[in-house]
Amino acid sequence: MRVSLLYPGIIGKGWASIGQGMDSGWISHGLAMLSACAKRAGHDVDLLDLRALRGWEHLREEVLQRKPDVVAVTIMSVDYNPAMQALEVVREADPTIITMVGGAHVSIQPQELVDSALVDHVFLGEAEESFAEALDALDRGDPVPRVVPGTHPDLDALPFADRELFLEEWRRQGYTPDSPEAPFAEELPGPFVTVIAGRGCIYNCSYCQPAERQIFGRRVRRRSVDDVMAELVMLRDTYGFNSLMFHDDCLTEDRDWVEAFCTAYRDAGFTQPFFCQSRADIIVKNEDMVALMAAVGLKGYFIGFESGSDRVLRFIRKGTTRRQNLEAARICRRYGIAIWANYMLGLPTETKAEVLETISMLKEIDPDYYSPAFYTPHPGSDLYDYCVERGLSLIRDHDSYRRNPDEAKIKGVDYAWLAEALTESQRRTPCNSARRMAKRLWRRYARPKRAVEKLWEMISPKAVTAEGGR
Ligand code: B12
Ligand code: SF4
Repeated sequence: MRVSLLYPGIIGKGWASIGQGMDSGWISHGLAMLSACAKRAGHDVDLLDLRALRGWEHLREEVLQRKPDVVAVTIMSVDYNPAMQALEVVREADPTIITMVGGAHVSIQPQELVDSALVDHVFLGEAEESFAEALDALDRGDPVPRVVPGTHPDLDALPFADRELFLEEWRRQGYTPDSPEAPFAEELPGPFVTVIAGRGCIYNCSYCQPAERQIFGRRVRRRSVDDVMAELVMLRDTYGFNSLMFHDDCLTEDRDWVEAFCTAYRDAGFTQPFFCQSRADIIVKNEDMVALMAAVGLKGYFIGFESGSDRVLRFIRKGTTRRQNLEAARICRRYGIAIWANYMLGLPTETKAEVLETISMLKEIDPDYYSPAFYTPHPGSDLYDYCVERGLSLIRDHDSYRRNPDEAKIKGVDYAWLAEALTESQRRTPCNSARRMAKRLWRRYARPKRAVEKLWEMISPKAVTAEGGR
């Protein structure tokens, strides 16, 4: 079968935007895995990445030129509109092309896709096995059901994500990125890659679950350390990566795995800095693990602090406390680990006083990176149901499933005030700014040779003349 996988993620940075930050600079591991499995089964696979194209007419031309048997689209809730429009273009260009959809939104709200005449097959959950089997069946002329259930494959038995699927297409469309994926933090120099070591999450945050479990199942599955190391060796040989990021929902939840990984990473001679996601409670309860990770290259944690109010943290079932949030930040600072602070404003039931608690918490945390969101109810989560049942959701269109804080999401929330709170949440105290400035200067000039050079520049008469002459 000739298969074109389609990535519709233009809601963030729009058309022709490859290389621009996370939204347009990162691969989709879902599609990269499907590609690897379909290629292993002998199918021809390429990519239509809307982020690399110039518009709908360009997509139409590509479809007509490539003449795929199958177009298979990945859909997050926020991508629904461009995904459906892309399917419309495909249908109109060539009605004989078989269309397939899968991904987070499809697994969580399949009916919306089952009801669409633009879609031939709806895939639920993880699809490495079911997708390759469906393509084989079509090749043989066998029927494929309209709704195809997923499986929870043994992750070590899967091939590595097919990054070349994206890189080849980006090059084909005239992009020449100097990093396989876009680095996003000063601690992570390019070439930069993202990796996934496992699937699923044992936690139960109400703004997220049970949607995650619906896709990945109840049990967390992690690849063996050997399998992840083999992929890292391949990535080092192929791309010479200088830094990486783990996408796992919570890599640090299994400390035995983390310890084995840290040892293997160091023993294999890797020193490349990396970021991963963690939680405040894990950091506080496992300081020795944090120290070990920092010693082998951990340079930053994404932490879902979410709120500075213990009542709100209980309401969203975060399983952490304000105290743990603050202590986790202190631990990160102790080990030189940058903090990427995820937090939400405008949660249902949240009072202005509680928003101020979040702001005061952030002043104490002084994160390296602020990642705020206006709370956005995502389908499939318990908090989404809570909002819908009480008529609280103001979301009328899939485009609004972005968490970016620029529009009203929840009835009754004072968004004008919240916008000011958002700005204030990211304002550093004079003391924190001074501390950061001192640290930056220290980093820049602390090396003895650089300090002597700087001193010489300052006192040498030639330097003074040169300065004056400018
Ligand atoms: C990395 C990541 C990102 C990255 C990269 C996204 C990307 N290019 O894939 C970035 C930072 C850009 C990102 C952004 C956002 N993300 Co995000 N992200 C993730 C994360 C942590 C990992 C994604 C991943 O690679 N998973 C592993 C792969 C293997 O799983 P998968 O993609 O689901 O694919 C499997 C199946 O779904 C299925 N499948 C997928 N596609 C298809 C297509 C076909 C045809 C078939 C047959 C099968 C199939 O088979 C795949 C293999 O098993 C997930 C959480 C998670 N654990 O998945 C959230 C997650 C996908 N993101 C989410 C959200 C909400 C967002 C944002 C909207 C947040 C925001 N800023 O507002 C944006 C939207 C980006 C956009 N399109 O503009 C939600 C989606 C919820 C939903 N209902 O759609 C998730 C589930 C997190 C959560 N629990 O809330 N994200
Ligand atoms: S928000 Fe993060 S920690 Fe909480 S359930 Fe979802 S993936 Fe797990």
